[in-house]
Amino acid sequence: MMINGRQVEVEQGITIMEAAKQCGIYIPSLCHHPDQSVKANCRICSVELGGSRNLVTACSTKVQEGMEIQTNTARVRETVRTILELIFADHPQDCLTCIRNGNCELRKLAARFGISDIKGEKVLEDMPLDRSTASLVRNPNKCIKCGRCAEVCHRIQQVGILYTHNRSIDVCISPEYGKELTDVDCVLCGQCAISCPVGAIHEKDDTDLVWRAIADSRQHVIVQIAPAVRVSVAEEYDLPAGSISTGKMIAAARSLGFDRVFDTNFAADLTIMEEGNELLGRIQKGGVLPMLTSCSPGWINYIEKYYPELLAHVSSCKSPQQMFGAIAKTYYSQITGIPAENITVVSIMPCTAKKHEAARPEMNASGYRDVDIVLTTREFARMLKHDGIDFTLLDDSDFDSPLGCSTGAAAIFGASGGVMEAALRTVYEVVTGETLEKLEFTDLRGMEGMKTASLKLGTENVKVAIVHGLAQAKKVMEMIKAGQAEYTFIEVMCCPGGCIGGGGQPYGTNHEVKQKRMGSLYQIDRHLPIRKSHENPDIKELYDKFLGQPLGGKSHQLLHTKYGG
Ligand code: HC0
Repeated sequence: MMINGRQVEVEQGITIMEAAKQCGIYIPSLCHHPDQSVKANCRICSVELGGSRNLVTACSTKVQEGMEIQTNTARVRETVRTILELIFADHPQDCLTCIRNGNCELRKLAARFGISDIKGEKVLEDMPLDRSTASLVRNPNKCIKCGRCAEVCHRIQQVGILYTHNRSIDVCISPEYGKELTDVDCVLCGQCAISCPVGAIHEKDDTDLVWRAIADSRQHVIVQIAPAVRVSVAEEYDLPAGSISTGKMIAAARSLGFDRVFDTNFAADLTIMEEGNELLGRIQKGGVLPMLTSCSPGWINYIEKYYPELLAHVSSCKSPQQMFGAIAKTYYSQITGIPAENITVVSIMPCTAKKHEAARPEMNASGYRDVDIVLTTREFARMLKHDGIDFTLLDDSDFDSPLGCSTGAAAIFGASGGVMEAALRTVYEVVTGETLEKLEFTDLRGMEGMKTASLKLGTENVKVAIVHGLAQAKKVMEMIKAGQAEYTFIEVMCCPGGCIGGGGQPYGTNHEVKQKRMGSLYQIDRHLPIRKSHENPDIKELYDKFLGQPLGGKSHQLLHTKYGG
């Protein structure tokens, strides 16, 4: 086939858009997303076919032998410019103050096609913003109706609270009857936000709260950073997907002015101690099985809203984020002598639902909110850019002690299957009293929707399963309801791929990027000297000096909760 006058050979069955990419030609689009189905509704990928002189959409048209494709004719350019102008006529021109300033796909296209003047009459409506949740802000004025948010919500997560309503120029995407997110069964996963090409739905920006806390001399402001952030934040600085940047990330947080930089991974090890013992207790005492993990807040929102009758299966453990906060406001307060009311706990998470989790009224067993402010990876990068920090030039730094020491088991929490693998490393040794020689449970790794394995734990044969993405979670919930889930323990992560694919991660997250981030987490694990949570010396000390034992009275008070209450 020919593309722009050049004879090329490409595989059969791929689209013109994919073929062009292989030849180094980037065909623009707004409705296309590599992990989603073909929509062909924005028409921005229009190209001209030789012979017929027809315009076709490159995202939906497959290449054929002898095809002559032109992506750069005057007709193509005029068509795309006209479509863009029509979108702009219906789009606020407040780019300077927009949260997507600098990474808006529409704005990039405006620059590429040289749109300097918006012709025609503006047809802007002034619709109210939806700020009803702690996690997301929906700005219908900025929606370009590409359909990416609705597709991820319906097809990938199968939550389906965002709909396309009306037709023609009246088309709009919103929850039913224009309701607010808080009034529908949204789980706040933020997959819509990370799929949106513009600023129509995005994380609630809490960076000002953090600036204020840092500037308040009465407050000791500590930050915890989630497992999946260290393999994604560098992408905000155009470093390759999955770049491991733990040391730079810590240095960057410190340069923002946090008093201490700690690791959520420390609390992930703590979670394994509590959750592993809870699982053993349920097996030995005939408790409700299969036990379901509880650390992914979008998943917790989902089961509370869609399968409340199955809540007894959910582990009572708080997530590592919340355990960290509870320990910071008690144990850390005690050993440093800093009153809990003067400690502000900030989290940096790959997740929008974590903001809602931190705001749950029950998450304050110390008498204070466990976690005060949650930032997504994107907000963290926004703060760094605001401060003019060139991330790429920072020297590596280490986490502070004592809430900064963690193991390889904790590192892999951020990938689907990681929590299960970490738990099995500990549970196996506790039950058998033997050393686990082969630490890597490779059957539990990867992007397959549902993964299963079985292993011998002493005399028990234990079957486990892992699902990620809510469409998969739904399948396993239906299996449990039908009495067909013959598993002892199931890990559920709300976002496809686990937290490496969280709704607060850098824009551009897709399947390929997630695989790279996942590979990097396993690499971190391989290179850590301690790879089992129960061998973390600072966790041992925490139990010796403060908690007593896993599932003990203090643990119950601080580290466990009741979901759906
Ligand atoms: Fe995750 Fe977590 S691993 S939910 O995916 O368990 O967001 O990264 O921080 O809390 O540790 C997210 C990531 C966390 C928590 C941990 C768990």
